[in-house]
Amino acid sequence: MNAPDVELRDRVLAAGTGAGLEVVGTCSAEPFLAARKALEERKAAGLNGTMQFTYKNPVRSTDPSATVEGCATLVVAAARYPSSVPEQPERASARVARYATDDHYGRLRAGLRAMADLLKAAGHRALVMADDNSVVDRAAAHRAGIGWYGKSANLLVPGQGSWFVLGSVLTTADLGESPEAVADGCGTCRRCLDGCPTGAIVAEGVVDARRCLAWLVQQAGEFPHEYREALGDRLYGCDECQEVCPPNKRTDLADPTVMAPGAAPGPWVDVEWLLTAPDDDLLDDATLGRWYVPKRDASVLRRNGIVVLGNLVHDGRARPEDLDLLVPFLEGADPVLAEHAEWAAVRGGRPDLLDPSPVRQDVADGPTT
Ligand code: B12
Ligand code: SF4
Ligand code: SF4
Repeated sequence: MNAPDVELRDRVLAAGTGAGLEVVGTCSAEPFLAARKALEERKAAGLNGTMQFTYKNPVRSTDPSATVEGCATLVVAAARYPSSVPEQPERASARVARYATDDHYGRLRAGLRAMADLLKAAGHRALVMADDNSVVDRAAAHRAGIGWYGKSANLLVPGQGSWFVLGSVLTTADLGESPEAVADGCGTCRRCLDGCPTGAIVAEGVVDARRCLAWLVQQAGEFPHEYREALGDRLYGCDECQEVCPPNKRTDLADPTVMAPGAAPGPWVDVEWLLTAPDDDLLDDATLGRWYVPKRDASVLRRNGIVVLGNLVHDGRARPEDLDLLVPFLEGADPVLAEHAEWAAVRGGRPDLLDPSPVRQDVADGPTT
């Protein structure tokens, strides 16, 4: 057996940091058996809801050599995304989770490609994978010594928190042993479990997708009634378990970056635009166009926006008149949007919007003579 090529490993990792990746590491490509067990148990318990992703084929998603034959090493990277967000604009606006505000995966993949290119030039196979169904990214990052598993299930980088997206290069190159695991940094804290608006963290490190807002906003059809108020102002993604997290709060305080309000792509989406723009404008938008939207159906985004609008008006963060935006949905052909619009009108204190107008009443009653 050949000795691990540590010189190549050092050059590859240097290429990653040179390409702007904040944290890089390597680990063996042995199957991730603990993650496989977790996927299978959670699937059996129904915790994945209708989610597929890594749950679709746990054996495959936890075995890198099923994706790259002869895979020996994973070169893993974490790309940090901005932790500061601007204040909500004056107009009614819906919140976007920080990971979804810009093309952070694009930056991650570019860095991973820089490392993969070196591996290929050295004669090895190398394939970039990030947020793909074939690799359990957190388990890889954990094994590569990039961070610890928080009780929120998020992977935290020591001293830097969890505002990171994760990915790997799967390669046939043998780059050496996995490092020591990073020690747990949660201790007795349990703020994420207590702070989750829907109680979706059902045990330490275990998320029930059926309650997790990050999944519910991506799911087609009816948004569950019991979680509509908890959705608050969130249009896409949910950061609550990360925002309450002390290690993240420390990085937030230390981060001088403030994304300019109104700059595109931005973390707030104007609700009036969301509810009135043509579907293609939403789906081709520089920010929204990158999101996972089932069947590329813009009505899923509008449905979330309708619930958000009801919550914003209820909380005094938008004007009751803003609920007039619901009228086309109340009168429209889409029964799912109509039902959500009814809910939002009542939630925002405008049940008058549900009353049929005199004109419509006349029509409904038919001729009086
Ligand atoms: C499915 C999925 C989701 C689902 C389910 C999340 C989940 N926790 O399972 C939904 C849609 C809800 C989701 C939400 C989010 N996701 Co997501 N998601 C994925 C995806 C596609 C697969 C994850 C997976 O396989 N989960 C299965 C379970 C078994 O894995 P796990 O949760 O990590 O479980 C481990 C822990 O429980 C640990 N464990 C076991 N026992 C114990 C005991 C203790 C005490 C502890 C602490 C841990 C622990 O071991 C398990 C197995 O390794 C990955 C991308 C990928 N290909 O990996 C992204 C990924 C995990 N998501 C990511 C992100 C950014 C998010 C959100 C923050 C997005 C947002 N802001 O809305 C939220 C966070 C929600 C949360 N608290 O987890 C990042 C994570 C980055 C990070 N630093 O951790 C990933 C890696 C995407 C990426 N490539 O960057 N996600
Ligand atoms: S993403 Fe939101 S809903 Fe999901 S576990 Fe975290 S706090 Fe709870
Ligand atoms: S909130 Fe506390 S328990 Fe949860 S991940 Fe952060 S440090 Fe760990």
